[in-house]
Amino acid sequence: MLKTVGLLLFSMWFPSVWCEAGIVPKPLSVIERRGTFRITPHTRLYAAEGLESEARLFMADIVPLLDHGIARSEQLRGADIVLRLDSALEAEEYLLQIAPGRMTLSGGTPCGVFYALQSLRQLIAEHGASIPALEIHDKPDMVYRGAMLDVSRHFFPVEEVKRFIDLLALHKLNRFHWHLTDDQGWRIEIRRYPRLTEIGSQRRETLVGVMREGKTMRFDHIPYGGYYTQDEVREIVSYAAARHIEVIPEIDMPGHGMGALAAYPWLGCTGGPYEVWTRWGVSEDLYCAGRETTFTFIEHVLSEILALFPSRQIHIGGDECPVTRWQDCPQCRRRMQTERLADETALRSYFVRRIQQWLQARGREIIGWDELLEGELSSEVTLMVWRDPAHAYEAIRRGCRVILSPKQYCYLDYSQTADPVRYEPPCHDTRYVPLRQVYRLEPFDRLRPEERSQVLGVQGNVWTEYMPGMECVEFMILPRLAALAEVGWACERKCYSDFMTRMPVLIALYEKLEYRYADYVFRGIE
Ligand code: TNX
Repeated sequence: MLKTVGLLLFSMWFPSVWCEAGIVPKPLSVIERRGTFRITPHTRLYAAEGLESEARLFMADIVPLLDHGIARSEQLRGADIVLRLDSALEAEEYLLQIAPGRMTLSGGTPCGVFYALQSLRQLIAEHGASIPALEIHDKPDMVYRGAMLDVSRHFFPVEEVKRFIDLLALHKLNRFHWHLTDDQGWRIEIRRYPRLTEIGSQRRETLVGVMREGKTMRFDHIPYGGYYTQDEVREIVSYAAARHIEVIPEIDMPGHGMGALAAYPWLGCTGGPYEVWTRWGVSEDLYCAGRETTFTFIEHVLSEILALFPSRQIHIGGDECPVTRWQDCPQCRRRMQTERLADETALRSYFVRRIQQWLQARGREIIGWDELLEGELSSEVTLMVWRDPAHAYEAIRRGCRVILSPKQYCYLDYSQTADPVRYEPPCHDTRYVPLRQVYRLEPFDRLRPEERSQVLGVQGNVWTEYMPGMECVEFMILPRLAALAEVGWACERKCYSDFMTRMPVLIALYEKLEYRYADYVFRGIE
């Protein structure tokens, strides 16, 4: 008797208990309440003004997880589930309140409501239609939480790109870096230069198996190609925007441009002929930095890109540029003389500076790979660090902002197990980035407090040399994308063992949505 009274008193004084709902990435706080909210066919959903798109996504993404539909309500009165905006919350911040009679999803903007919805999907995957009463308060640590998809090495049709974007949304990522051009294919329609897609998007054949130094290469003799029309690009940009994901296009220059050089050989130093590459690696042929026609071409291309992509940031590549061709090119040498450039690295800085200034005049900023640090660099440039994380400290000390995607943690094309030949499909297997390793990334490591704001965020990179289809992509990135998402969303409170106790819920959702994922780690293989 005394015990019961004690318990009663305790629960009256402490009506809420902290708990660990299986949400990934980890929310700021989860408080468990008493009771359950049951979603039934009579449940009515009301969305406040400005949240029509979120209400539609509720019907499209939540309802299929149930065995039945729910009703829409035009009025707040009588509604059981309410989507609303709350000006006291930040843009991406949300509050998900579940009480026995009412469920409220509040966000600082529609984006916050959208993230509440993503958490709700995980609760339904765990509990079905009877969800325990609780309150989740959450917001991300980092502004930039991205994933890159390389569509040059292999091409992914519109529906598959949307599936990739769906995955980003599920993990509360907010940037889709779309690697659209490379040596193995130019993948975006540019009206002014039709040969970019007629010629540049097609290759004669493709290397078979994993490329190894010194090993003879075999090819499949099957022509390969594909590109996105501008209408398709618009469709993808708006599909992503509805999910609060900004698409950042990458047009790689001055290297990784064989798709363009094959189409318009006057873009290269030697004038060609060039061929769209059929194997992987780094090409010595670059855009010629001496001829004015190169810059005119790039500006024309970028004009069409700017009309398609509203993102403030445009990625211009800048990685892996051997300078042998520029050394031998009379036009490049003349440019170096007239511009008083000491060497080819300075010539690359000149190249990038011109494009950056052109974009800046049009209200845009550039992102470039960390090789750009080798020369002079404006602090307006955001560096995407892909080699050693130490490049991030250097960039920050030179005043630049950085996005972290170092290959040792963020390359989701590298193998996931220590014995890839035994366990994995063909992949980059000289390096090993298991789930635990992705999780280990510490974005603020070795930074002074005042330098932290220069770290915009983190990104997982999906290079697709060995990923011929979306099923392969899914298998390579899941569940590692979840670890990356937690680093970006909750880096200040992450803990691997805690993450692993929450992962089963996300895995249940992957299964319901029929995503392929690598389950090695859950079978004790790493
Ligand atoms: C390096 S990261 C590359 C890509 C490759 C990738 C393979 C970067 C800027 N360049 O071209 O696809 O490694 O992991």
